[in-house]
Amino acid sequence: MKKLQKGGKSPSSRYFRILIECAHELGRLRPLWLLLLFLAAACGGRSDDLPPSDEPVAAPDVIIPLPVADTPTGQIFTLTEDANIYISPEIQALREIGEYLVDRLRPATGYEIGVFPRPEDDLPIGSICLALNDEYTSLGEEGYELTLTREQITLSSSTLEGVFRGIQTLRQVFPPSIEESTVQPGPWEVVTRTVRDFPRFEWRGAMLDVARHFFRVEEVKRVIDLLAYYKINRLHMHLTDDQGWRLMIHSWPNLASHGGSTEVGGGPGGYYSQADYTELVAYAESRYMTLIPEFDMPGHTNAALASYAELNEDGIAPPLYTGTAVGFSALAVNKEISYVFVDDVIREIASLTPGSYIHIGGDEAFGLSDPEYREFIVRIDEIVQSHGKQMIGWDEIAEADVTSPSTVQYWLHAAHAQTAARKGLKIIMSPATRAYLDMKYNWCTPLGQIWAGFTNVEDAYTWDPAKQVSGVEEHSILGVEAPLWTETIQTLEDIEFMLLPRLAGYAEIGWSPESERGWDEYRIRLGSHGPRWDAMNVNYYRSQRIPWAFEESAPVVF
Ligand code: TNX
Repeated sequence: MKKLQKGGKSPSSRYFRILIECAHELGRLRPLWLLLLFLAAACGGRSDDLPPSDEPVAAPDVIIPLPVADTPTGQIFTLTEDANIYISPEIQALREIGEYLVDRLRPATGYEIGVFPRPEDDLPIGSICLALNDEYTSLGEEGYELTLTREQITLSSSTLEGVFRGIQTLRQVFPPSIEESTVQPGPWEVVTRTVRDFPRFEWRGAMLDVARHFFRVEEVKRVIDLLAYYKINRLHMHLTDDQGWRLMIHSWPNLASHGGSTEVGGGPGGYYSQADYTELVAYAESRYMTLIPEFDMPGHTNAALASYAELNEDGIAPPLYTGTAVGFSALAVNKEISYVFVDDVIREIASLTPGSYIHIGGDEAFGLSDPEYREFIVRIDEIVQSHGKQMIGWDEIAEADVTSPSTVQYWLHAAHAQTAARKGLKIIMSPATRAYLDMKYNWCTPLGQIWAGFTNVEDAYTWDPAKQVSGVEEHSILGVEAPLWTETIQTLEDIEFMLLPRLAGYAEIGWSPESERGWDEYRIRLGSHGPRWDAMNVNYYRSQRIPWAFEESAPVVF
C-alpha cells in the first residue's frame, strides 16, 4: 500500500493505477485485464525519458556475513568530495559512529567528509544519512536497514549497535580499494540496493589466547577492528594459563610481574596494566563489541602457582613454565587461601568489566578428583555471582552443580554439552573440530596444531551450530565462538594468517540464516574479500579452494 502511494508520484505509475482501476471495472473481461497489465508494466519499465546510464547495473555479491534480505536496485550511487554524513537525532554516540565512518572513508578517498545534524529539508544529493528510529525495533538489537539509491545512502536502526553493524555492510559494497590507507583514484561508485538485516545468534565471538604468547594493546586493537568488519560482537581474552598471567591484579601483584614475565618458548611475555585493559575494553566498546575476560582455573594455573607459593598444595612454588603441555597444574582447592585469591581476582576484573560475563576456564584440571573439581566450580560460580557477574566455563563445568545463568562453552565433550542442554544452561558452540582457529588448514600450514584434525576453509564453514551435537538445539545455543590458541602463534601476522579466511565463515555462521548459506556461493563471495584484506594490509591464507578476485580474470569485477 505504502509503495503504491509513493510510486503514485511518477507519471507511469499513475497510469498504472488508472489501468488497475479500469481493470477492476472490467473484472469479467479477465484476458483483457491481464493484457492491459502487461502493457502497463512494459511501458513503465521502458523509461524513454531516462538517460541510458539507467540501465540496471548488476550488483556483485560481496557482503559477509550474508544479509537476511538484499535487494539490488540496479543504479549507481557515487561518493564525491562534496559528500557529508548527516545524523538523526543529534546525539554524541551517533556522531561518534559517523566519525568512525569518516575515518574509514577518508584515507582512500582523500575527501574531507563532515558529520552534521540532519537538516529539516531535503538532504543534499550524494549524502549519507545515519538514523536512529524506533520504526526498526522489529529488527532487534543489532538489526538495520541500509538503503542505497542514486541520490543518497540511508542507514537506519532502532539501536546504535544496528547502525554500527550496518556500516560494516556499507564498507563492503564499496570497491575494495576503499580500505587502502593512502588516496586512491576512485571513482567511488556503489551499486544501489536495499539491505534489511539482523543476526541469527546474539553471541558471535572470537577468542584470543594472550597467555601462551603475549600480544600488545595495539595488536589486540587491530584484531578487534578485523572482527568488527565481520560483525563479531564478543572478544574473549584468554588472559591466564600455565605459561603466563597477563593482567595486573593489584592485590596479588606478583601474578603479572613474575607470572607474566615469560611465554611459550621462553620469550619475554608481558602483561596489561589495568589502564591498558580498560583501554581495550573502551576500544572494543567503540566497535560495539564486549570483551570477555578469562582467568583459567583450577587447572592451567602454573603461572599463578609460580608467583605465590601459598596457592600450591605443598606450599612450594614451581618454576615458570614455557612448554606446551596441558593439564598438569591445579590450584590447591582444599586451602581457603585459594578462594581468597579467586575472590580478589574476580573482584578486580569485575570492576573493569562492563559486560555481564566472566569466564573462569575450568578445562583440563586433570590433577583433581571429580568431586574436588565439581565443588570448586560451584564455589567459583558463587564468587562470580557475588560480584554481580555471570560465569562462563569450558564444557567440563556442566558436570558441576551449576544453574542458569551460568553458561557453558562447548569445545570437545558432546556429553557435557548435552548435560548442559538438559539442565537448561545456555551453550556457546566452539567445537574444536570445526571452530578452532589454531588448527592447521592442511599439512602444509606452517603454524598451528593438528590434534583436532585439519580445518580447511570449507570445513570451517560447512557446519550448523544447531546440528553439531545431537540433543543440543537452537534454543539452547547462545551463539558461536572461534578460539585462537597461540602456542605456535607469535606475531600479529601469524594471528591474521590463522584468522583469515576462516573468521569470515564463523561470522556468517553466527549471523546469517542457515537456509541461505551454501559453500559453492560463499566461496566466490569470500574470494571478493581477498583484495579487501590486501587493501587493509592484513595477512591471510590464500587457500586454493577460493577463487580470489585479484585481477581481470576474477569472478567478481568492480
Ligand atoms: C585445548 S580448548 C585447550 C587449550 C589448548 C588448545 C590447543 C581448551 C579448553 N583447552 O588449553 O591451548 O587445546 O588447541
